[in-house]
Amino acid sequence: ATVAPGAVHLPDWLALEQQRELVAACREWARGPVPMHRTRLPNGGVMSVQTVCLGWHWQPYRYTRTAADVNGRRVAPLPDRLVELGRAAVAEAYGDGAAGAAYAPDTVLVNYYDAEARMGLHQDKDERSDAPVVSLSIGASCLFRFGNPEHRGKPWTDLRLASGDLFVFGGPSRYAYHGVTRVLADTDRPDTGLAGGRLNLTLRCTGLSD
Ligand code: MD5
Ligand code: FE
Repeated sequence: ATVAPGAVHLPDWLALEQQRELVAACREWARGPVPMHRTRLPNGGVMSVQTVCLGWHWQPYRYTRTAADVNGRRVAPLPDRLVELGRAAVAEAYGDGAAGAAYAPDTVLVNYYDAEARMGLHQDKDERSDAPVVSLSIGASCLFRFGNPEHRGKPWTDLRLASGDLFVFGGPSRYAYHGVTRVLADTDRPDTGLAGGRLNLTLRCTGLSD
């Protein structure tokens, strides 16, 4: 369903077997070379979500190839199968095969939410590209707040994101404020291979080159 111009939510898009494969892959990626970590914020705080990046390493306000804030190692490359999954996602969300074929993500942020983790309302603007962001959810459900590109206030829409859901944020929605209000109790999905909590993968184009 189109939630706003450029923002398309396709519930239950990933088959269970694909979700299981992604959970197993995330478990490997979380081991390193740059392990899953809680990102430190410039104000001294620490994010409640745990993150591992492939392709480019994200820190607030910048992407780098090496993780100076974790262990100094270079992040693993973005697997081709994730690029292909992103292309399929964009093609299907927009009903536009050419837009899908042209999509060239160069990074994925994998976020793990335990039962207490949240993400405050923010815009994703560290990328130097206005290509869409592809979001894939696996595991427990969450309450997702989808706002507007103008400011942190209303209007916003609260949506439930469940295991297997695809969300594509492009066009005018690319810079909308958004956040994860909470992970919903009693929605764990051990059948995905994730005993508890929620995984979110976001494919992005950084617009950077080295
Ligand atoms: C999540 N992650 O569920 C979300 C999904 C993040 C983050 O917010 O920054 O890691 S990505 C949702 C998103 C991305 C880009 C634009 C918009 C939403 N949007 O316009 O609403 O862990
Ligand atoms: Fe975000």
